[in-house]
Amino acid sequence: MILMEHIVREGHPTLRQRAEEVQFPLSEADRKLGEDLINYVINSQNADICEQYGLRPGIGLAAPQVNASKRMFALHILDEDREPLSIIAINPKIVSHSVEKTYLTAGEGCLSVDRDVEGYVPRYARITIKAFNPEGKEFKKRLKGLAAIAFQHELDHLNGVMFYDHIDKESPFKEIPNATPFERE
Ligand code: K2U
Ligand code: NI
Repeated sequence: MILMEHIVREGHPTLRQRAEEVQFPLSEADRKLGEDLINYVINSQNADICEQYGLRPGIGLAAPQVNASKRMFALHILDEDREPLSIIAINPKIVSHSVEKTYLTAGEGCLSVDRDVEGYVPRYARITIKAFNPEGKEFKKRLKGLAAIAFQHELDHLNGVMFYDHIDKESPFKEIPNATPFERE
C-alpha cells in the first residue's frame, strides 16, 4: 500500500527526469506498481482510510512520485457530472487537443509539493488521449473538464514537469488568452 512516506517531494531528482517507456508484457513489479497507484487514489478519496493512514486526497498519482521512473499513472475521478474515470494509463500520449485552454480558478496542488503555489496553470480544455492498459490493450479517450486537467498534470510528471512550471512568475493570476476558467465546487 502506498503511504505518504513513499511519495517523493519536490527537490527529488526523479521528479525532474523523463520517465522510461514501460515494456509489455508487464513485469510482475510493473503490474503491482499500477495497482498500487490506483489503490492510492481510491484509498485517498475514502475519508476513513485517509484519516487512518494520514493520506493526502488525490485524483491522480504518477509512478515518478513514488520514485519509479516509468511512464505510468493512475486517475480516479468520480465527482464529475460525467462518466466516472478510473484508469491506469501506461505510455500515455495526448494525440490531439483543443486550441481553447482552461485552468482551475483555485490553482493546482501536487502530492509531491508540501506548499501552496498560487496562480493559474494553463491546460488544454479538451484532449484526445491514447494509452495502454495493464493488459497491453491500447485505448483512446476524449477528456474535458477536471479529467483533462488531471491527465495533463500527471503526464507532466512523466516528463519531469511540475505544475508551477506553467505559472507566470511575474503575474500568476494573469488572464490566460483563449481560456475558459474551471470552477471546482
Ligand atoms: O499528481 C498529483 O500530485 C495529484 C494531484 C493531481 C491534480 C492536481 C491538480 C489538478 C488536477 C489533478 C492532486 O493532488 S489531486 C488533488 C486534487 C483533487 C481534486 C482536484 C484537484 C486536485
Ligand atoms: Ni502532482
